[in-house]
Amino acid sequence: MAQKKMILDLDVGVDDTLAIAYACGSPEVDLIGITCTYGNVLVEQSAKNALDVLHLFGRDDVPVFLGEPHAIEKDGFEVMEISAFIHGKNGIGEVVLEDSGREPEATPAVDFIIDAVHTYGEDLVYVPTGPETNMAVALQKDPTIADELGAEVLMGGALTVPGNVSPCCEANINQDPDAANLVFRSGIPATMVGLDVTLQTLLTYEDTKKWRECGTVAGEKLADITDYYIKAYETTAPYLGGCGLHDPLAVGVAIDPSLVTILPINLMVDTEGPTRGRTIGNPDLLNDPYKSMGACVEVDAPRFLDEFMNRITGLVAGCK
Ligand SMILES: [Ca+2]
Repeated sequence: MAQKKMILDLDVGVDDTLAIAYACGSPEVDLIGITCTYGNVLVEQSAKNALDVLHLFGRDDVPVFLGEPHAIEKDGFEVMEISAFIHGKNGIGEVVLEDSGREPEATPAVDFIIDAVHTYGEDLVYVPTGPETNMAVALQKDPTIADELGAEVLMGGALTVPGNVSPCCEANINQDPDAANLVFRSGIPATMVGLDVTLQTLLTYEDTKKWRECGTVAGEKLADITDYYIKAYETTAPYLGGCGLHDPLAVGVAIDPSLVTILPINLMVDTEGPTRGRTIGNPDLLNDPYKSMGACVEVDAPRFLDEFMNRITGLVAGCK
């Protein structure tokens, strides 16, 4: 089987951790690197978490890169209180993992992304599950990557449902609407895995119990991390009855787009006025027959949950 080269761009994060697990548990994926961003945590914490989570899964071979520390138009970043509540102050549910003993690579994330696009081109899929800042800065530095990248599959945005930080804004896009708008208008073939579909994918304590039952450190730690997140959802969204699998669904769609129904559309992000941060169709390109992007509007949730559980349970069962 020809493996897909994949870069995960993460603000690690509980569901980012599950995205790493999904990628590591998927034989279709050659994870060539994790580029880190700010969001759920500061970028440095995101990188430490990525390294330690990879170590938990026995994947010390995957390089980790530090990305941009804040939004393009800002000069700093502070973690929002709600992020610390949902993901824990350390981003991984206050769970302490064994230190990987590794450091992030010396190469900045943006340069790694540019090099990887030139090296792998069509064979590369880039999966960001935080703000779009790293790709936006990469595009500013080298616009030619827009034509060369195979695909981007991003977790973020909301098209047919309300936002989760305001009536029209989703959290990842809201961190840096200018960056997301730059990426969306760049012509990169991108699929938006937004709240439209991610809130239909729910995980419960019954599921995480299966990881615990594997009897491995990886199974127990991953269950502890995820249970913290499920508990937060009991407060923030009690009507759901579980936690949304936002970030791992983006990895799932990157591997198998048939999990979702994709609406071809030229998207943009509002950067001005009261709707700043909204993902919406670009009116200037409404009649353009070529659609550079797609928005996921339906998901086969039972099939995705099966894939998710099989891959991740298999992964943690095979770890220490
Ligand atoms: Ca994330």
